[in-house]
Amino acid sequence: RNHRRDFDCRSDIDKMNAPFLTLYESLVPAEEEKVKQKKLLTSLEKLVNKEWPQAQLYLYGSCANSFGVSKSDIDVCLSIEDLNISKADLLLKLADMLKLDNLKNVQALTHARVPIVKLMDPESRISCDICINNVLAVVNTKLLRDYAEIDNRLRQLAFIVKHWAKSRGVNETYRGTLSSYAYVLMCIHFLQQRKPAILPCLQGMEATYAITIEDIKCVYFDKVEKLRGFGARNRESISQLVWAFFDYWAFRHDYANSVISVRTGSILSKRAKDWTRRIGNDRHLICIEDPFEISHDLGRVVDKYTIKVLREEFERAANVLQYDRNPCVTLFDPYVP
Ligand code: 3AT
Ligand code: MG
Repeated sequence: RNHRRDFDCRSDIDKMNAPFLTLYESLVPAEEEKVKQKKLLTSLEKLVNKEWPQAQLYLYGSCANSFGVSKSDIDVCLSIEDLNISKADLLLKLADMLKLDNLKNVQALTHARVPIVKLMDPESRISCDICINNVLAVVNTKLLRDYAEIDNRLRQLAFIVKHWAKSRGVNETYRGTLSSYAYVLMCIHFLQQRKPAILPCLQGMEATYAITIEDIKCVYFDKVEKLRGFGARNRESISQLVWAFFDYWAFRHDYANSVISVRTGSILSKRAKDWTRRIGNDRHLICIEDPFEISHDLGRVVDKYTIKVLREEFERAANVLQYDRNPCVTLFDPYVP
């Protein structure tokens, strides 16, 4: 690590700009895909309303937060007032209705951390997960989408980071690596920290949007159309940002003491959050504060083995970007165990 040098030759990094932008463009979903998703949502809503007229469906996750790549699954939240039926029974009932409606691969996962029904629409071939009353996820989806409106470089960076994480096998929470949601928060935080900043801290600004969900106050400035151009004083290109992102997570982040926080637009200390000890399964080896559920560390899925895997992958990425002859290809080489 001591032998590293900073990128002294700008032109080396800037050579990667065009290939990164081309990659980004190739990952962005076409408009017709969005149309198909909306159509599926409408037909699901019709079906659900036959049984529960008051229920509403919301898209959340990457199909609605603007960080979804082409051909991803869609995440749907069924919002329904308390019924005299348990969540598990509701999911089982919903699964039966979907099967009768000719949807394919219908499966109720009632014991998952977030219980869902999975399905595939044979017409559009879109796969879909439906959860129940997960309003916080709908709100954090809006927060991410609002950040994406402020500066295009966020979407570009996050698409490249997600693509890297999927290629390298480090986007699998069930295996102890990080969720897409965590990676997007890492990108937002990183752009809040640039000098001059590329993104503001929306939760630190005047409240124009407020909703309370299960005692959690979600409050922030959401008139983001007024913030377009916020990051214009910072002229860093996407290739510089991708390089600096991996350099940060490989060599600069203080894993022992720091928590990244989009909510405050700053770095907090693990001690201040009392995240210094392992409690139950929460090990806090890489700390990413959820912007609304602030006691929730999105790094809690990471264990003592996968933290090594993650850090080695960050270092590999930083080194590839600095020394490889063909970095825009090598960076995404599939990981083969
Ligand atoms: P993909 O493109 O599907 O990889 P995604 O953004 O849809 O990315 P997920 O499918 O992992 O990500 O999650 C769907 C949404 O659920 C994203 C976010 O709004 C919410 N979510 C995921 N993990 C958490 C979490 N640990 N805490 C709170 N909300 C979460
Ligand atoms: Mg998803």
